[in-house]
Amino acid sequence: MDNNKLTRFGVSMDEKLLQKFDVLVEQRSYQNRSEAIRDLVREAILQQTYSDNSEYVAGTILLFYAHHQNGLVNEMMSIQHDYHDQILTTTHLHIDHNNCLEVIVVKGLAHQLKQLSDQLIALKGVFYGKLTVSPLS
Ligand code: NI
Repeated sequence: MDNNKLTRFGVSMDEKLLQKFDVLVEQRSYQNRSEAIRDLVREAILQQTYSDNSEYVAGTILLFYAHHQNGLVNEMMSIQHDYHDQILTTTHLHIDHNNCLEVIVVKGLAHQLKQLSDQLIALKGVFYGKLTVSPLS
């Protein structure tokens, strides 16, 4: 446990999400929800650090989206063309009639990749997105 003083705060979550979270807590052998939340927050802050600095990194942008959403595919294409120097390859998979999964392999300055990822994830119709990068040695 940290030497820092612990502060309690309340978290509101819908029942279904909480049930899934409790399964995760169990599977990863956490003593309690608080421990699991602390780890998740630390991981998020670590990712944020990677994203904010000007390090040269490589990684992927994972996107799940509903391709029937009006204008989404065009907007997605247009944004990707703006970052042609950073995008190495894009793989698009038609998961089912409505859902698409896109994996974009990227390299470049961390803050540029974060900007690209933020723009894509913010598009209406994208229901999950994640940028994962690693610094290059
Ligand atoms: Ni598709």
